[in-house]
Parts: sequence; C-alpha cells; structure tokens
Amino acid sequence: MKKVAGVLCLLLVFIAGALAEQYPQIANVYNRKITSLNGKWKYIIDQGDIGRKRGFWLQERPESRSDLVEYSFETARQLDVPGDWNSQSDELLYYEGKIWYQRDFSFSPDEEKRYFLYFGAANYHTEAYLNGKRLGSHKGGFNPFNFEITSLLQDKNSLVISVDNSRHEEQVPTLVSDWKNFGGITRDVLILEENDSFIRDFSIQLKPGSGNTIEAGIALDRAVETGEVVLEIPELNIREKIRINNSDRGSASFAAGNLLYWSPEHPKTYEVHLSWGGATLSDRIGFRTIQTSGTDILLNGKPVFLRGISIHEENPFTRGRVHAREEARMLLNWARELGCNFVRLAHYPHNEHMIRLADEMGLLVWEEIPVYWDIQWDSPRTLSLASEMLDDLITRDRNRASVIIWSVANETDISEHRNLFLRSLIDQAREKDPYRLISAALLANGENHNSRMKVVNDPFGEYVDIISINHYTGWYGSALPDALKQVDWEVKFDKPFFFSEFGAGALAGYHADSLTRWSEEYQAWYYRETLSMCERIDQLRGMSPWILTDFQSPRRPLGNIQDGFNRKGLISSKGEKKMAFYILQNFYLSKQ
Ligand code: GCB
Repeated sequence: MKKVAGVLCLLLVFIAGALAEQYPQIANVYNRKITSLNGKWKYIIDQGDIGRKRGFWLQERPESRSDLVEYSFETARQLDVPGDWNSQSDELLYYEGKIWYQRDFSFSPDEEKRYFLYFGAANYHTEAYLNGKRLGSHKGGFNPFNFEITSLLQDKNSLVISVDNSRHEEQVPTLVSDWKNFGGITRDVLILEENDSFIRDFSIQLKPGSGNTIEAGIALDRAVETGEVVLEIPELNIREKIRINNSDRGSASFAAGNLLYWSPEHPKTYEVHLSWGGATLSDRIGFRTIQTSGTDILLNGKPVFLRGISIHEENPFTRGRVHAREEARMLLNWARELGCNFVRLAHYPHNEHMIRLADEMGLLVWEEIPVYWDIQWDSPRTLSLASEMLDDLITRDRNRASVIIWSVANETDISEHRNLFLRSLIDQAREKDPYRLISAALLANGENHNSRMKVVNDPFGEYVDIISINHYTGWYGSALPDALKQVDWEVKFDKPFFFSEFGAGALAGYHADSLTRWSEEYQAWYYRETLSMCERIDQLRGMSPWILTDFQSPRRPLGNIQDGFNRKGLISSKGEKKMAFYILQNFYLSKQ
C-alpha cells in the first residue's frame, strides 16, 4: 500500500513538475531585497539516477526501526554553496554526473509579497524542489535563473536541488572544451522579495551617436492597464515619468545636461532610481557610447586601443570557480597591473561581481556565451539553448557601461549551418541591445599555423562589428616564434581588427634557453615576436592574449609540466608572474 501511495505521489509530482515553469529573469538582483541561502548544504552523489527514481525531494524517513529507506540528507556530508564541487572534496575532483543538494531554512513570509528563488548559476542541468514540490528545471551552466515560490514558502522550509554536469553533444558547450567542467551550484542562491507588481527588468543607456540622450526601457512583471514609473538621476537633476498603457513595458528618452561619460580613465557612474507601486529600485549606471568607424573603435567618440587580457573564471589558489567579489577583484587587479584597459571574459558569462567590479574599476569588457568549437549547428534545441544564454547575459549586464562587446562564438569552422546559427544570435543581440558591438573569435585561413600569409576572410566577418582572430603561430604547428617576423596579414574587411587570443605555454620557474618548450624564456620570446608582429598591422585595434592565469583543463595531461593545467597563463597556478607578464606590461605601457 505504502509503495502504491509512493508511486502515485511521484506521478503527481511529475505532473505538477511538467506544469512548473522557470520565471523570466529578474535583473539587478543585488539591489533588491534579498535573503541569502549561501552556506553549507548537504549532498548525496547520485551515480545511478536513483534520486529521481526514489524521489529524494520527498525526504522520506523510516517510520519504524525496521523500515528501509536507503538515503538520508541528515547523515550526508556538506558542500559550500556557492562553489563548484570539484575543488571542495577529493572524491569530487573529477566528478561528472548528478549530485543532490539539500538545505533547511526558516523564513517569515509576508502575505502581501511575492518571493522568487534565484540562482546565479549552476552547472549544468538543475532540478529544484521546495517543501516536496517541484519548482522546475534549468539547463545551462553560466546563466541565472529563478522560480516563483510565493505559494510554497513557509516558516520552515526544505530545499532539494539536483545538479548534473554530464556533458552531452547537443549542449552548449558540447562534449569537448579546453577548460575544467566544474559542477555544482557555482553562484549565489538568493530569495528575492517583491511587491505584487514590480519592475522585473530595465535598460538605461546613452543613445549611440548622441551627446547626451538617455534611452530608458522598463519591463514590469506583467501588464497593467495604466501607470507611471518614475526615473530619477538626482546628480543630474533628472526626474522623468515613463508611461505604461495596457502593457508590461514602457520607454522614454530624454536629454541629460552636464553628463560625465564613463571611461577607463574616469569610470563615472550615477545613482539611478526607478519607482513603481510604492517601491524604489536603484542601480549605479555609467553612460558611454561605443561604435566603430572604418577600422577604428570609438569610445565616447574617440579612438581607443584595447589593451586586453583573456580571463577564465578560475581562482588559481583555490583551483575552483570564482564566485566571490574579492576573487573577482584579485583577477581584475592583476589585469590592471598588466596595464590593461580591457578584459575578455572567456568562454562563458562570468559571475555578476566581475562585471560590476569592472564598471567600478574602469575596465572595458568582452562577454561571451559558450558557443565553443563545433557544436550541433543544425539542432534547433542547441540554438534555443544558445539563444537563451545570450538573452540572459544581455538582460543581466546591459546596464553595465564597462561591457562593450557581446561575442557569440569562439573558433568555429566555416559552414552554412554555422553561419545561419550565429547570424540568428547576432540578430537577436542587436535587437535586444543596440548599444554595444558584436564580435566572435574567428580563425584566419582555417588556422594554418605554418602559413606566412594570414588571410582573414571568414565570411562571417561581414556580420560582426569587430574582426577578432585567435592566432597561435609560434606555438602550435612547426614554426617557431621567429617565423612571426615573416608573417603578413591581409584583412578582407574594412573594420577594426583584433587579436582575441595568442599565447604560449610555460611552467613558472622553469628556465632554459628560449628554444626550449615550456620554459619561461620560450614564452617570453613568443610574446616579443608576436608583439612586434602586432606593431606592423595598421588595422589592429587591440588584443586579449591567452591568458591571465594558468587554468585547469582535461586536455593538458603532460606530466611534470602541465599536470592538468593549460600553462599559457602569464601568472602561474600559484600566483607567480612569468617573464612574459612583464613583456606584455611594457608593451601596454608604451601604448598608454
Ligand atoms: C584556443 C581556445 C582556448 C584554448 C587555447 C589553447 O584557441 O579558444 O579555449 O584554451 O586555444 O590554449 O589552445
């Protein structure tokens, strides 16, 4: 009897689950009323998909001492949330699969309010249950998601979450990537409290080509008959009313006199308030324009050279994913020490602290989605995943002045299916956010590392604003770095040209002559030759060499040298700066 009741209960939960939906993304979460659910969570490793079959979210307990229940969160070990699981326990160092998380929490819900359970990110497939009821699921390792929990929240609650980081071909990224597939609830978990009707999302930007016209768009949680959102920027004496009629949206544009532009030299931001239904939502927003003109990139109408570095979201000291503001500060401080005014946040959306800090510190940012190498270009399912990731990224970060480029892909082979796939992403990005530039990291002549003549003619160049190329002659292929003296570039597009990557591996502290692979001297030689090649390319408007720090990758097994790390970092996995760090630093000094 008990068994039949259990099966029925599971069935009902699945039917309810099929109806449960993710709630659309709520932007600007850190400036809302939030309760953190970060901390220690219990976990159970699930290698046989037994959690789903037995209904772990029901948290059954034996009713008598002879009852058999083969799982319990009460006796389970704990993991820190947020945090990837791999860096927290030796048994999970290389784990790919499903893990169930559980935590209890108390809450005092206000009957007048609505509540949302927000995840900054969890890699990759998440299923969420609150107090035994299924909330819904989410796919994607780096984008935020949330569920409305108003009707389920009680004084005492239990949250059960399964996260599965198994790789599948139709996913984004797909089976292979050159970084560690960290699993788990990798970013903050929060409860957001809102009024019955609230501002879900907004975009407040300086109109391209205008000196001081600000364009504002507001999205409410749902349509209203009529109303007014009041937008204030006190420092600029701005108070504007945004009318909303039979819709969930409103927009306005207005002039801002005496506006100081945001720039790396002067990262000025303004306090902005949006009032609706008795509540005020605030944010700090900088105003700048970013455009191209011929082969120039113009920031606030003036040409800018992007002195960049690529960064993975990994902390070399913890060997885990970066999730805290202080870790973000460490990485961005290194970039600044290098002389950068620009960072490429590769190869997926990084946590929101990185972007907010870049805004404060005055670093221009390239953001990208994990459309990496060759994914399933002809799969509608894959396209819809990529499209959701792009949409989430833009929603989250479009009010950050630091972000100047959305990149839709990294190193993809030319094909008709790829072009269609990426074009649809580009159209989507341009429609949602006309205030930024679009790029994709492409390859020259199909990346023949040994060729002397590099021709940049990927037909996809026609659709992007900046022609970005990853280039490894002198490291991959048989040519050594001095071959770069002979390399010439022919760029078939009259657009700014940019090196989104170049780099060479070195083990920090390993010194030898410059012909010796993996020595710091080889990497330094490679940087000297590459940078002097860069000086000969008139069309070049910047670079983000690969990469700030060594990072973990399953593709790098060479014992005593790589030991599971991609060693192209300018800073080692122990935080030591390699010789090449100073070569790039000197080059950037000369460009300031
Ligand atoms: C690339 C990829 C990057 C790799 C790098 C390398 O072109 O974009 O993800 O890590 O090369 O080190 O080979």
